[in-house]
Amino acid sequence: MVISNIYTKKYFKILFNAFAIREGHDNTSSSIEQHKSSHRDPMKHSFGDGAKTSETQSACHPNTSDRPTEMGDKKVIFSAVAEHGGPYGPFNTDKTVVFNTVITNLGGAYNNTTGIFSAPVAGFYYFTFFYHAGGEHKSVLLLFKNCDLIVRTSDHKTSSDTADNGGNAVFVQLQKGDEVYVSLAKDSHVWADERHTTFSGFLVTQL
Ligand SMILES: [Ca+2]
Repeated sequence: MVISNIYTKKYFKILFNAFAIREGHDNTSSSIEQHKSSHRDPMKHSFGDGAKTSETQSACHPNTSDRPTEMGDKKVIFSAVAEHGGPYGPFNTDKTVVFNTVITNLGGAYNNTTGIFSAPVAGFYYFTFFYHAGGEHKSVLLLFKNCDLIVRTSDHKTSSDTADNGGNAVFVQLQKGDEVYVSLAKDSHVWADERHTTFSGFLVTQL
């Protein structure tokens, strides 16, 4: 029994050593493979195998995890038409155009009873306005941000040019609560019927 125990211990010791050597060899191979892997073509390393490191992520894909939860999630889109049964103006003073028929108003930032868009969040927005008008009066539309003129469109009174179509568009930075609207200049007119004269906008990106 004693002899048998000695041989048994030796046998297991040999097995243990063999196993340790094998594991060491495997670990070494694994390390080499990992080393090779980390020194592949840099383009492949960054983009080819999907192995994003913290370095590549910060350089190519800024970490946005610390943004406020709502950042980038807000959606604001609107389009509305001025439908007032025909001529709109001229008036003896500037007048905010009420685009009363809403086509789209995602986010509810456009008020179709006042014609005023109120920015629900700070960001860059894009606005367009288009009109149709006859030539018997001038047509001057002004896009305002609060009390500041941003862009405009103009056409002059003429008897030779009986129908006009015009418009303008702009990217503009707004703070939360800023108001944007289209004003019809004094003594101007547009045609407010049959889906001609529109005001649209959307949030491009939050800040
Ligand atoms: Ca004209």
